[in-house]
Amino acid sequence: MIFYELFLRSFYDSNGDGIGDFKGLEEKLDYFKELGVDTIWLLPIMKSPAFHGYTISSFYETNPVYGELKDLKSALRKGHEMGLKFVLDLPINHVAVNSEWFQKALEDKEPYKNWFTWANEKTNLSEKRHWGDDYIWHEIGDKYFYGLFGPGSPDLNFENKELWEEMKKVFKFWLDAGFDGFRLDAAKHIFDYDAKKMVFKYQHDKNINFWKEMLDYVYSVKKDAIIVSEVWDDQKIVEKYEGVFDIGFNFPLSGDMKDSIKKEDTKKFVKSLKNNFSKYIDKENDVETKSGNFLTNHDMQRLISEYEENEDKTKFAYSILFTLPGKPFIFYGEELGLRGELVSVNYTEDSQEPFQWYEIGFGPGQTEWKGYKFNPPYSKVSYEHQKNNSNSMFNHIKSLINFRKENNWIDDASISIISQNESIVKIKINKDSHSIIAIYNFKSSKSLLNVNKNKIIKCYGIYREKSDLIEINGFTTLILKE
Ligand code: ACG
Repeated sequence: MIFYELFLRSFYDSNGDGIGDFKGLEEKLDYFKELGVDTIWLLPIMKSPAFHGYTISSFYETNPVYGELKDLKSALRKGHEMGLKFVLDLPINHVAVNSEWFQKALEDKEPYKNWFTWANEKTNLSEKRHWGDDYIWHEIGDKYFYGLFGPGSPDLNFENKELWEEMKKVFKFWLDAGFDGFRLDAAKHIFDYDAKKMVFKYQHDKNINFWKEMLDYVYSVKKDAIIVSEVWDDQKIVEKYEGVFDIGFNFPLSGDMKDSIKKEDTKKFVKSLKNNFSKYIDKENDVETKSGNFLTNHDMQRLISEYEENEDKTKFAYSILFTLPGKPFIFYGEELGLRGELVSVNYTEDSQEPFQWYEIGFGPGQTEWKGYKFNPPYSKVSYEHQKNNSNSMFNHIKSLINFRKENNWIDDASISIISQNESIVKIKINKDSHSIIAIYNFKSSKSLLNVNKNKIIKCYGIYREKSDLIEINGFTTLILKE
C-alpha cells in the first residue's frame, strides 16, 4: 500500500477557475496509476473558509469550489474501478468560526453553546500553546473561547457526549460517500485542555478512549476501513497510542531521516531506527500500528528546499523511505521535486504550490489559485519535462514505487542493522522466505564495498566494478539478494 497525499486545490482544474476540483481528480486518476501509488489521502475537502480546509464550516458539505458531492462520489467510484483507494482527512478537533455550530453557540443556543469551551473569570487568558508563540484563548464579542489552532478555529468540547454521537454521523456520511478510511487530524488534541485544573494538558487516556469508540463505530460501518492517525510527538507519546490506529505517522523517524541525510550522519539515522523504529527491528510478532513513513507533508518545507536544491540527497532520502518496512507516504509534487519553504506552521501556502503539468506553466487543467513563488515556469519541475527523462525525480520515484510494489512483503518485514560506519549503513530486510540487504551511502563521496556483484538487484544512484570491489557514488543505495 503506497499513499499519496493530495491537495486537491493544487491538482487538476476542470472548469478553468484556477482551482483543482473533483472533476479534475476524476479526469486525472490515470496519473496515480502511472506513478504507481494506490491510496490517495485527500486533504480536507469539506466546506471551509480556509484555503487548506482544516477549519470546517459544515461537516456534511463539500467545499463548493471543489464541486458537488455527486462529483466527488463519481471520482471515488471511478477510482475504485481502477483499483485506487481514498482516505479522507477529517479534522474534528475544531470548526470554523463561521460554522453554524459556532455561530449558534455565540447566540447561546442549545445544544451548541455546550459544544465549545468558554473562559470564565478564573481562566488564564494569556496562556500560550506549548509550541510556537500563539495564544489559546480568543476574544469574540463579550466572550473568550478556547482555540488551540488559532482565532479562526474554536475547539469542540468533547467532554460533551452529544458530540461523540454527532461525529459518528460524520464518519458514516463520508464512508457512505465512498471513502475507504480516514486520516485523523490532530489525534492527540481531542482532550488537551484540563477543565478542572484549567490549563492546557494532553489527556492521552481520554483521547484513546474516544478514538476507540469512534473506530469501533467506523469498523461497524466498514470493517476494512483504513485508519491513519496524526500524533505529532516524541516516540514515548506515540507509543501510548500503539494498537489504537492501523497506521500512525512516524514523525520522529521522519525528522531524523531528513536530518541525518542533511548532515551526512549515519549515527543519527541508526540511533533513530533503534529509538523510533524498534518495533521493526528483529521483530517476531506482527506490528499493531504500522509505521507511516514519510519525509514531508503539507505542514513542512519541501524536501528539495530543505536540502538547498541538492537533488542527489533528495533522491537518496526517497530511496531509504521506500526500502523501510511500514507504509510509505509521498506528498504530492515531491515526485517532481517541487520547491517550497515554510514560513511558519501557521502559514503553509508556500509548500503547497500548484502541481506543474506543463513546463510553460499553463495549459489544460493547470491550477493557478496561487502565484508561483518557488516553482516558476521553466524550472524543470513539470510533469511534462520529467516524464520522459530517465534521470528525473519523477522516474526515480516511479521506479522506487515499482520496486516496492514488486516487493510488497517489505510492508511487514523485519529489519536488522548489520553494520554502520561513518559513510555506510547496511541493513537486512526480511520476511518469511524473502530477504534482501540495503546498503546506503550517506556521504557525498564515493565508497568501496566488498560485495558480490552477482547479488546486486537494484542500484539507486551509480556503482561501478573496481577489481574485486564495488564502488558506489555518494548518496547511492544498493540493494542485494541475501
Ligand atoms: C495538523 C494538520 C495541520 C492543521 C492542523 C489543525 C493539524 O496537519 O495542517 O493546521 O487542523 C501540531 C499539532 C498537529 C498539527 C500541527 C500543525 N497538524 O499537534 O496536529 O501542529 C511540536 C508539537 C506538535 C505540533 C508541532 C508543530 O508537539 O503538536 O503539531 O510542534 O510544529 C519534535 C517534537 C515534537 C514537536 C516537533 C516540532 O519532533 O518531538 O513534539 O512538535 O519537534 O517542533 C491547519 C493549518 C494551520 C491552521 C490550522 C487551523 O495548517 O495553519 O492554523 O489548520
